[in-house]
Amino acid sequence: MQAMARSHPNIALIKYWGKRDTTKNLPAVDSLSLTLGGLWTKMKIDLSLNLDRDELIINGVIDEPNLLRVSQCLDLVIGKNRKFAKIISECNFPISAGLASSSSSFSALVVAANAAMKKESNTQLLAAQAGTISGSAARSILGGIVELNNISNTIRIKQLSNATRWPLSVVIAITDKNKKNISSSQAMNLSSRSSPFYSAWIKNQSPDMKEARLAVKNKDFDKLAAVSEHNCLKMHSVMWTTKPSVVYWNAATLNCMHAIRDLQQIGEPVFFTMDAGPQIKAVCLPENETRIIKRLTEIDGVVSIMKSGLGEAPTSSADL
Ligand code: 2P0
Repeated sequence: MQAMARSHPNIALIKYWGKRDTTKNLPAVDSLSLTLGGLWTKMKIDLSLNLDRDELIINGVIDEPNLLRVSQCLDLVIGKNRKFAKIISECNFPISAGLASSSSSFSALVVAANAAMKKESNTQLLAAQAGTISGSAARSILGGIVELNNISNTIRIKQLSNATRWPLSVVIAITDKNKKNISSSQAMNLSSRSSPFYSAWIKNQSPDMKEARLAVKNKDFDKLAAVSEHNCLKMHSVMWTTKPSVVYWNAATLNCMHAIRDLQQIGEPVFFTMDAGPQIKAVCLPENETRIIKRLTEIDGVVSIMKSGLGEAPTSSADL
């Protein structure tokens, strides 16, 4: 009746933006991501307490805003006729700030809930459960470099490269630790209804996936850099042209982008990607990490830096 799981967030290089089914939370496009080993969420679940409602504590503070989604996730994994749970979550990075905390949180939660109930589960079932609550969480069920594909009524995840085959580094420049103004879920639904670029975004995803997949297969950093930056800016173009517009960047985000472009000019293997938030993620090779950190630290508006290599799939332990 008790279990703990630890899971890593992931960042997409080929992004998910938009849903083809909002009820089942099925993404409109395939995506490809890096699981970040240096960042984690630990999730403890206790179903043995005879509570009269679910209780959620995040980083030591009782949380109400996220409780509904957490309860829905437990209903999905365990069933609606379940005992109420106490859920204690701990995260070593800012949450709801464009650092994919929902991917590590909901992947950890489904793994912990299955472990607590001693349910038979497999990778695809865990991904389907996590993805129903948070599209990006499905990708955190695997480590390394992960692809998410849309199959008619569900999703499938696949590991393209394990955490050690091509050890990439990610330097994260945090430019604002506050929570974002609009959730990605709300924003992508607005985009699908109002951005004139949305249909082009959907239509052009498959060539980007193909290019990125090939780049991973060949460990071709330059090709992965080019297609990832292109896909990221395409997603942000859809966001910017949404009505009302969704602009997650701030001045430091843009300054970091320019700094990364300058580093590329002098031959540094590095590229940027940004998600539903103002933080910049610079993907590089481990041997270049120190130089990238030094450069991004100098940018006005960068409040802190985190770094990560690629990480593994979630782990869990039952009967604490
Ligand atoms: C991604 N994002 O591929 C994209 C890029 C943000 C920008 O997946 O609505 O919070 O809960 O399924 O899981 C946002 O992820 O979205 C997201 P929902 P979620 O990583």
